[in-house]
Amino acid sequence: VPSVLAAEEVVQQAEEFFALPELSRLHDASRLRAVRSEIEATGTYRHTRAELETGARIAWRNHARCVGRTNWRALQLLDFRDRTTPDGIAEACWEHLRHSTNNGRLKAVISVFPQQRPDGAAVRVLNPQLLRYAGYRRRDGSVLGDPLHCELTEHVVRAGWEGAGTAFDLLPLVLHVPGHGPAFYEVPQDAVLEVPISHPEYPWFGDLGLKWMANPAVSNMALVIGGVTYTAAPFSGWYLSSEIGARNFSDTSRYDMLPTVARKMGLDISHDRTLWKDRALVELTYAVQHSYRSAGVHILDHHTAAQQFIHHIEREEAAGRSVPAQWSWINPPLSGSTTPTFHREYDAPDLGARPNFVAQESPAH
Ligand code: NRG
Repeated sequence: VPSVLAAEEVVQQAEEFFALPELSRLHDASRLRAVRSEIEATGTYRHTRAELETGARIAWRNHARCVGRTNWRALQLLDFRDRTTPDGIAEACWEHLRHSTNNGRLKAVISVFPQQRPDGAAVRVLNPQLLRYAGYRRRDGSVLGDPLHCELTEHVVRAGWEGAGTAFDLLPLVLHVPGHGPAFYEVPQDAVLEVPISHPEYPWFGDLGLKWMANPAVSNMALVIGGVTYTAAPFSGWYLSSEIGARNFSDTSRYDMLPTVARKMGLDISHDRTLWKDRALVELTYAVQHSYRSAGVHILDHHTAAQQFIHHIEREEAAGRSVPAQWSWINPPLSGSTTPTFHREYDAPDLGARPNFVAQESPAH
């Protein structure tokens, strides 16, 4: 949880940031002097646009859990630091989705909202991702929709929201903005691209009624750069098919579709030794890969992603940088041993390397 820093710590982290080679290319020493006096006067400082964009790219490069870092130089910044009202911030989130989804040709984009103030006041997006499906807990304990979001769903329902009652109802955006009460916004249709899931060889697959969103915009992590914390900085690139097929649709704590798919495939699900789970997992992931591709929505398979990551490590090492990485996050949830990322170790995952993206506690509802 990023707590509020004392002024001396802000200065120290600012010095650390401005000492990075990427930053000294932008400035001379007078910038750091100006930053120091701004911190003395106000407890914090404001990044220039170039500092923010460069900091965000380095934060991505440093993030030990991301396998897609090969693209870090291409991260685009949408600078929304002047948006101080819930309406303005919600509108910016829709702009983020439209711009980064780009009709299926997804782009790596980060939208940055006002930084946390020295008194701790902060903008927060309560949704873990800008696009998330509701989970409705039924009386018998089963869940309609995405069980991961039962709590958020209950929260918005208590506030008066009513979903259509399907397994794929998009939750409203929930914003906490200093000086304003909690605010709720229905996602406008033109900000969302979804892909119906079918399988090239199993005609029955489409009848399962599965679909997923094109854009994986993560909205609950804080971006920390040089002693400044951006508590609302949603970012998005594109999906790996395994995130959807081998986790969201397959985990027993999510859509739990493996038994249904395996039965439809005619597999014997009465015993684990038939490997029905493994076989269904592959077909489900293949269906996602096929469906996104047919719909013209950019998605990556785990083999290509792993290759790109190895290439990224080589390039980074050639530039004299290490690549901190967390093995369990870098490797895919299926077929691990068929990818090159499986058969090696990594530099210690320094989750504290800065700049970086850090988890933050969900604010009290
Ligand atoms: N597993 C989550 C998404 C997490 C972020 N994944 C990305 N991010 N691909 C899910 O919704 O399945 N990205 O910025 O591209």
